[in-house]
Amino acid sequence: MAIKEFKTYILDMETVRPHQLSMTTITSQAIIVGRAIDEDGTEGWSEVANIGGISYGEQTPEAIKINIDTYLAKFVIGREAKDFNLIMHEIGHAAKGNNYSKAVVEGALIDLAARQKGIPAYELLGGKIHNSIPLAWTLASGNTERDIKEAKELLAIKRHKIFKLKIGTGDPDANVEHVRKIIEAVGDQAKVTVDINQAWDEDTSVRCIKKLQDYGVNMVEQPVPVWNYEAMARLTQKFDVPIMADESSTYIHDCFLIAKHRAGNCIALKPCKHGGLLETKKVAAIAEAAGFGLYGGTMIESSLGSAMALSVYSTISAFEFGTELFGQFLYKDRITVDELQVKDYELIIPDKPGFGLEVDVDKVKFYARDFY
Ligand code: MUC
Ligand code: MG
Repeated sequence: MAIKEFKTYILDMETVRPHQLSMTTITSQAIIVGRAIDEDGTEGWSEVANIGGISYGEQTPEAIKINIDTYLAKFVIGREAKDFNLIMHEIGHAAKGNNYSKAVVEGALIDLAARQKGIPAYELLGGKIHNSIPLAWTLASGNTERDIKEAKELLAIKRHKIFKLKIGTGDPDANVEHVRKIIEAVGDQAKVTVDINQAWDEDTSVRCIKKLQDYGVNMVEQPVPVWNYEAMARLTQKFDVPIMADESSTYIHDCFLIAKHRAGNCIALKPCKHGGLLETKKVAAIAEAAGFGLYGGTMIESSLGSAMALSVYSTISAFEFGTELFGQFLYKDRITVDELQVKDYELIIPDKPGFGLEVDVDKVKFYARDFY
């Protein structure tokens, strides 16, 4: 059944508390939702997010939408969703960059193709290997005591026992002290990792990672700016604690060079960053060949985008650092009728058709800047 319409919405979703990263503090985040409708009225839905408008990724929410609507949607009209690999191949040749836009288009095609066949999307991506993946939570309230309280509550309800601390804002020594206090409070029950989101230079990284390693941090994510692959390589060489490439690992070509030069020794996957679920699998294969540990990353998508990412993560062999698809818990509301389930600290892979969650169209209408 051919696709007759492709729609793109921008939704503004409020968070339950401020979420502080080195480059911005999120209280409301724009998510971008794709909707492919076939001639029978069957729908495929997708979602990506981009943190802080223009402060994190290179595509703004507005650019993601306009580039889909103007340049990419025409590739899917009149086509069969099951041809998503061919369609994305064509789009890959016709459009440079714009990975977030590509991920939205591809996701809606895959969800639709799976729903047309009545199967989970992971069946179209090779089939699932995992039934669940350990789920990390990001402590980023901007206040050490509040983070400790939050971590203890989440441990008590068995939702998370991996905590990623967002640091890099303000004085680096104060950042390190914040991490020390959290490890002192919950380090015997949980793994603690840190994400600096490019905020430190190499000298600061050398000085601070030494202390973080001594305190027992389990992984250090993107300490230096994207462009500084050489510093990433020296830090990887210098420390035992794993150094994760996040912002610096976008295209398959970046990942190949990171692997070749050991500019990091683990990789955060994110479908929006790589340009879709198929590209995510390619990045994962390069990382696997390099012997890297993987992390099932998020750009803090809500339940729909998390289910989309989870569909491909379920097909990838191993996640040494688990996944951080916690987005549905950070938003005050959701745009799906149901949500992803967590049991004993693990996110369960849904087995229903498509990405496994039903979209609540009235909620999309309510939160969309423009619904049509
Ligand atoms: C990032 O850089 O990893 C993921 C979790 C979170 O809190 O922020 C994102 C982005
Ligand atoms: Mg990161």
